[in-house]
Amino acid sequence: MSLLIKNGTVVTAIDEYEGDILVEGEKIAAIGKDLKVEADKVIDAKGMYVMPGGVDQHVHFSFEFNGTKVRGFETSNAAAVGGTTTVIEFVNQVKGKGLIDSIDDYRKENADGIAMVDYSFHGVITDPRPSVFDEIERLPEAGYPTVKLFMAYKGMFFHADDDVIANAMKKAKDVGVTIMVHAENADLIDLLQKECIEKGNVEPYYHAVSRPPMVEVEATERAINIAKLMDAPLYVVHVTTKGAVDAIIRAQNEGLPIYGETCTHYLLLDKSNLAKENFEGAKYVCSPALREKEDRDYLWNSIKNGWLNAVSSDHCGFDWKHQKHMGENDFRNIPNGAPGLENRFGLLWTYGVEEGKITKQQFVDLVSTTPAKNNGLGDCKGHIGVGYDADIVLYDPNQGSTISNETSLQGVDYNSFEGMEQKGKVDKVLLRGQLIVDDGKYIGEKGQGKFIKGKPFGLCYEGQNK
Ligand code: DUC
Ligand code: ZN
Ligand code: ZN
Repeated sequence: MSLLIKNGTVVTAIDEYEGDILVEGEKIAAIGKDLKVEADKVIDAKGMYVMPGGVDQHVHFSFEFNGTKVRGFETSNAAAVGGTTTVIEFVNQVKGKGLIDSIDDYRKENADGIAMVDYSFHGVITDPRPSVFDEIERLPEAGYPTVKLFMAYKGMFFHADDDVIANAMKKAKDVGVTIMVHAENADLIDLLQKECIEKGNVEPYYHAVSRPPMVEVEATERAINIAKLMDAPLYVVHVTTKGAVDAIIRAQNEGLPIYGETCTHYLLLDKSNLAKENFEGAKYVCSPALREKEDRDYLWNSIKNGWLNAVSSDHCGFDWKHQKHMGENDFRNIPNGAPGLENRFGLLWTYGVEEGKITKQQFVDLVSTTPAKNNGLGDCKGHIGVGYDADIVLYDPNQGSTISNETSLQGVDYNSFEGMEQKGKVDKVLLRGQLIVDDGKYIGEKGQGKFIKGKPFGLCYEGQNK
């Protein structure tokens, strides 16, 4: 099966040009001006931007908090209509099981045959026995070259102490596995949370009060120091505040392979959302907490200047009515996380590109190209180039919409960005050459997504001695 996309404006992380794209089977076979080729099907992309499908490197389809779980891969068509064709999900190691078995088993049961976009995984160490560190060298072969450790969440089964991070780095650096951290000081949060509760401050807003920027800054600096000590690269997920970005900049200026991302909600929402009445604030409980306008501005500068290299959704499909309400009398019991997978691409375009904060090339880089490279997918995902997977978004800049949960496929009862305007529309999406979104509607099939093995020595290792 061949497909010709004609007359579009192709945008990649490095350029922009008028051109045609020939897709043969699952791959991009040729790119050129006025391609004179026969194809089984032709799509006229006149007036549209033709961009690589988004790669969301920070998605939770299995996160569990306080005994309740997020929606899973059955809602991954939300990614597709939102312009994202690859998601990378965090899988917790099951106690008593190895990392690889935990991800393999999770994958077979919860993703294979269900996913509607392509997928890859990060492992999360929760049971740090010596055998688990020894297993790190086998992760690349299994296709799982990234591991996340949670510095936050004291007392929860997925919390990791500093020695666990150091031991993981020691093993990871020789085999090109990227260690990622959720950087917040667990002890200080615990102390501040208890103080809030003792004073009767139980509302969602106190989630932010008990997780001030300093707890993130301290943990980020500590994680960087551990990486320095272990002579290993580090990736800091969901960076939200100036002090943490500055720590990353300082490390980079020292020549250290330290990188980080931010997320859509930290660029667009702030602490005031948590103060909404009638428990509406719970919708915005995520960790790290939402910050102030100054931090938002600094984050926009950070993605513009390349201090942070990706924008993710940190998608968590928790319902407000049932799940978030578990913390009605105590904000500590509110499941942490908010939905956003469907809106990442459109929001970054609207409030980034359309408002002149980032260029179209930077947009593609942040939303697709670099996340693919960070996770060892850079040879097949995140770029419009011959030989790459034909994951392609046709974006119509002349249309628009108002974000509403009524039309969302995220499978939860609210949208964090309800009522915000989106300029442009994800009109068509190809997943490895198959049309899965047409006129903004999902038309693909359950199970069409495929597991893509990540390769070791992702972007964090570029320029490092292998
Ligand atoms: N933070 C969230 O808000 N949700 C999922 C996990 C996390 O660290
Ligand atoms: Zn996290
Ligand atoms: Zn997360």
